[in-house]
Amino acid sequence: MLPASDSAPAGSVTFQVTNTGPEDVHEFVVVKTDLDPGSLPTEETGAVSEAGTGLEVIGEIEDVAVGSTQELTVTLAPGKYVLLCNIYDETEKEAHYKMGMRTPFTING
Ligand SMILES: [Cu+2]
Repeated sequence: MLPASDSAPAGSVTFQVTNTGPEDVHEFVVVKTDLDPGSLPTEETGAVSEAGTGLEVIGEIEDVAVGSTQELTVTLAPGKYVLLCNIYDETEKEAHYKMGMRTPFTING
């Protein structure tokens, strides 16, 4: 999951999220945090603890189906963010966050 840009000016920001597949449903979560993108607090499953210490979930799109595009518009203050997928696949026992579906994002003041 790589955004077209890794930063944006403060204010209203619209993310257009496309699941290019090939097969898994994904989600898109905007987290405000000063933590390293790979060091967010997690549950036993490896999924990010969205109520965890040191992060704040600003907005999310749940369940983006393969081939579909959804938009999320949020108002973002200057600071450091992480964009991530927080799906835990019960069948495959895989937390998408742990698989690397995360990327830093910066809002400039
Ligand atoms: Cu995912």
